[in-house]
Amino acid sequence: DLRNGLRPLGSTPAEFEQDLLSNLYYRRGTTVESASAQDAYETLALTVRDRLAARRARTAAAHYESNPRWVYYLSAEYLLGPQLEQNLLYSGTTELAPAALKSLGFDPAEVAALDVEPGLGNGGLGRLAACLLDSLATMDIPAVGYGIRYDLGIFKQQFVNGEQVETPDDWAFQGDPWEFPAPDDRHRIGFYGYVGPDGWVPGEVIDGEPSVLLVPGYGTETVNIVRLWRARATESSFDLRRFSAGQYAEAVEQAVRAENISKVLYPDDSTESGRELRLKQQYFLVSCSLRDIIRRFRFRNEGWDGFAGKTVIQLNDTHPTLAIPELMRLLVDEEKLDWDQAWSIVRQTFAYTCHTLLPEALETWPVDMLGRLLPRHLEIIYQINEGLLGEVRSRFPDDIDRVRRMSLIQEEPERRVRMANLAVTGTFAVNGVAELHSELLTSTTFHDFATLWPDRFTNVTNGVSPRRFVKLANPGLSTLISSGLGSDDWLRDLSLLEGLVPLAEDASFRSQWRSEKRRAKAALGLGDPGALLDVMIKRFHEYKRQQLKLLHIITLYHRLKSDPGRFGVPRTVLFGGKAAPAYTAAKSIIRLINAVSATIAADPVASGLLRVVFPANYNVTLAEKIIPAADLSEQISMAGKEASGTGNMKLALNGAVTIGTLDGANVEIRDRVGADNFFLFGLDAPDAAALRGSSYQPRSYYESDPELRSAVDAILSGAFGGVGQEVAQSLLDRDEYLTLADYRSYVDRQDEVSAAWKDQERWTRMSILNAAHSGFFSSDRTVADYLDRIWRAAPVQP
Ligand code: DL6
Repeated sequence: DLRNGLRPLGSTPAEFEQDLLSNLYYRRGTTVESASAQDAYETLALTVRDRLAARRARTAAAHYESNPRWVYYLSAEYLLGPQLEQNLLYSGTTELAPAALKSLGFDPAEVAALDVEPGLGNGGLGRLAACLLDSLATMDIPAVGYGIRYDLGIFKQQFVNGEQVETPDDWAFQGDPWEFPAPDDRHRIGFYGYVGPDGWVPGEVIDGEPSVLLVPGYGTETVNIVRLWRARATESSFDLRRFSAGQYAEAVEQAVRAENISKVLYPDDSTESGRELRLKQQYFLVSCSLRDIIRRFRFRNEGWDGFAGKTVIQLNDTHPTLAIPELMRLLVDEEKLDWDQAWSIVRQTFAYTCHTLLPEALETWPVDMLGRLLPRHLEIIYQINEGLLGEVRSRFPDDIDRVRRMSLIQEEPERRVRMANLAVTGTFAVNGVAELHSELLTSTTFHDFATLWPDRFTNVTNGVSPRRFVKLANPGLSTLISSGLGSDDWLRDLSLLEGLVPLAEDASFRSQWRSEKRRAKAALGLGDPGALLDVMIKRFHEYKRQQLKLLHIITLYHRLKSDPGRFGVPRTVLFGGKAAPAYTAAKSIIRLINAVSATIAADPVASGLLRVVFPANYNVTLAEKIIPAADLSEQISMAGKEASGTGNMKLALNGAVTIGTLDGANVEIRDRVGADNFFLFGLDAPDAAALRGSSYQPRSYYESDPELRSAVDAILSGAFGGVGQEVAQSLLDRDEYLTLADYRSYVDRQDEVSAAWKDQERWTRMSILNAAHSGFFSSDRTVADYLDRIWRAAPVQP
């Protein structure tokens, strides 16, 4: 029993300091006198990690004893955010640590600044995965996250002459003190080759080596884990003969090829890159993870009958969908189960979350490529398809079109495997991530499948961790909330925020609430705390419509110059976000924003009234600074395109008021905070779809609206540093996401925002009510819904 025999780690300042010192000597191999700040940081991390590791050991023992049903989360991305502050909080050492550092002569702020966030994700999907892990641990659910330990995370964004330039994110260059490498849990993975009489004979093999990161729960003993796989050459891959012949590059060629698999996170979250390496990554992730899941199952169980009862595997989007044919292969080829028994296990084990409504984001892979890389898997996919199409034909005789649409194989213009169809076919539950999204999935994207298997589809609205996005990001507001509610129980039950409702009527509470906003703005370094901070932070994509925000900014600027009475209130508009490196249109928008920002900054007419700021390299660390300061949250996607959004939830929880369309989770936010505390504008999803389906004429909006025309004309004329004309041109010619159609409604609503801001008491009430009514958007509630609707796993307390 691991619970016996562990020396408890100290919890007094003196004991913590002793542990720090002993780690500095014995694990870092240095002394106080000669230690660098990096030594101090790594030692602190080890000292904190030890405390979590002790809890981890107790958690593992409790799991072993109870042999529970496990939730396994498979995700190609995790945006975990900075680890130090989180682990200090969760280990109860937030005060102890800086005191001990100081007493040993280190500067705590300098040490903390060395914490590097592992940017192993692109955006919403990866950050959601991290929030769900946090909540699973907090709710004592036996769970493991599986992912890839990319050497290089999401690229670092710089601006050079206003243009996005990407540089590599070598996040673990100094090593990562939070990780436990587990080289003895390696699995060997095959690629290529052929299918012989005895099954698949791979042409290339590599090893997957895991390392483990601890995922502590808040306010509980549980510490779960995330296992991240790293590709390693097998020991036999070094070519000594070539090396001896002086062919150094050739000698390591095979090793380099193997290790490239986990080299880099693909910086693209909406379109499939079509690159074989990405497909290799996906197979690498699922094959390593399934072997690990099976290994863990066998600790306490035998045979296969109980597998699906003890295991649920959630596929985070289609990236891990190859897990379906891979488990079939393991069961049929290696474990010698018959096909039907294997298929029944697979169908009871997997569930799939879809995170998109963009048709171009539904992954497909060329049949040729998949067949070359994974010949046996292609055979299995064909066999699954036979079963699927047999069922479709018998339910809908003579409906050839339906068969064609539902097939796992797209025939035209090129034969490709449709991963989303495979994911729906091989799982027992499919969910969207907000109510509207789930409805649109069953009525459009997956309509045929929802007709065939209506019970398979459900909704689980996203949520965010209140620990990270309120407590850690906004300590001042958290203290105020706790004092208003009389306890900090809200951190584990966010519905308690409703208790703030009466405080919205309390003038002194409102004044403290405003002070916290001002403080957060000052911490961001934004000069005028009286200006409305208008925030748009998210990936750059035309459907999200940063270009609409830009047209509004130009309109405000024009009013300043020619019609100041209509300008409104002092505003700072803050953008944050990255564009996929190959997404030219999004990069043009970034460049234009920077140009507009520079033009306005150089014009004295705007001084103190209008500012546009765009800090480079938006990431979780920066989000935690911006979100507490925001007054207005921009959620302005074309309705029917944003699956959910989670930034909208983080901002509302921190008291930002939303201006938004009826898209994604905005709908549910508005339902909860109330129409009076939400600035709604624009076409709804059915109207937007109808307008796009008809012959939409963006030019007609341009011609009939003088303010819109002058904003677009200014860009076309090169008024902003002579750049960005292509952005305006594409709005006039195509405007795929109805920016011009929604412009007038947006600008008018923004005028109401300005009017509301002038009445600071009214605004503060709205702000408090936004936070008070947003408790639903805790990822704890999301996990509770997954447990209830899909996972059916129970807590185990250490
Ligand atoms: O579900 C998390 C997040 C949603 O909140 C966003 O609306 C959605 O765009 C995002 N999707 C992705 C990548 N999509 N795909 N495929 O990040 O998921």
